[in-house]
Amino acid sequence: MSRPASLRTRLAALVGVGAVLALGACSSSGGADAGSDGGSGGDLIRVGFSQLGAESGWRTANTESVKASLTEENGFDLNFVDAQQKQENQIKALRDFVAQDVDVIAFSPVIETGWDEVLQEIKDSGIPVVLVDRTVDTSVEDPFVTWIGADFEQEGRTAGEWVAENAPDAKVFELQGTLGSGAQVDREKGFNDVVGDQVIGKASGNFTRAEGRTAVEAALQAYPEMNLIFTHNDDMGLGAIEAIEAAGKVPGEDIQIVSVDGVRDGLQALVDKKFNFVVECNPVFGDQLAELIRKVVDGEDVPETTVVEDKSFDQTITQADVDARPY
Ligand code: GZL
Repeated sequence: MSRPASLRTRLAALVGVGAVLALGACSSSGGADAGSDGGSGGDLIRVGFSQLGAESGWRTANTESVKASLTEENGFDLNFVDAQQKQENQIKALRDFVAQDVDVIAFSPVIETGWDEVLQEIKDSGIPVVLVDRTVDTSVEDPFVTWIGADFEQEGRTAGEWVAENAPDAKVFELQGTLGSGAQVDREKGFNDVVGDQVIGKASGNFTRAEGRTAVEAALQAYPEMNLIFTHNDDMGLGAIEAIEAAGKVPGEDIQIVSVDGVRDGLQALVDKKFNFVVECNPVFGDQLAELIRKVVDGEDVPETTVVEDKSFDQTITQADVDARPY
């Protein structure tokens, strides 16, 4: 399925009208408008949250942030379901949320496609959807009210710009996240727009450390000339380190590693000179998500998209910097 040039373009096209429709649907469906009991015996906002899994340090930090914000004391009744990276589990959870008639559905889709039927069912139910982190490609009109997450394409571009500046002759192996996920598709696009001519091979490690190691073990055989790995997340990069060292090579030197996420283990690898550059993808946005959900339920305007700010790190980072990181 073709994708618009930018995430923001696609989202702006979807949510502009969606915000109005969903707000109307929310009040017409008797959702938890300000003052209603939200159906849970108090003024709690009943949220069904389908988290895609627990595949990485990023996802763990994101889950912790969501759960720390959508608490009863903050006015939420959270039904949180982990899908173990299986789309069928997410679809079942979404249907359960509709059956429970929650006030808001929030989810981070494991891959971009395959949601049309369930998104139409949710739309027909009148329950507003807040999309979290990952993105969807769907034929359903106005499938969600708003989206909060990172600019994956920019993350890929930032990684590519570092390679162009610091390793312009490198032969790059791209270690990709879950194939078909918004993070994988957009990071690949951003990176290859900048240094695609340096990429000699690609394979997916499904955003996990173990699968990242396996993919790099194969890549070391298939591409003996590779001397830089762009990994779509830190966990796969840590698996790459294991594979590189098992092959008797030095990560960060014989084979440089450029990564995305900036979780503590990834930044520790940077301090240890086994990673060379890390683009942050901040998972700690539970407070912003809570505010968005509250506004949706209260019938207030919400922004079309909320892009979580990222930064990047090189080997000038210190141990004190890493120790001070919140995740
Ligand atoms: C990015 C997120 C990605 C992380 C991975 O927002 O969707 O999924 O980069 C995680 O660590 O698995």
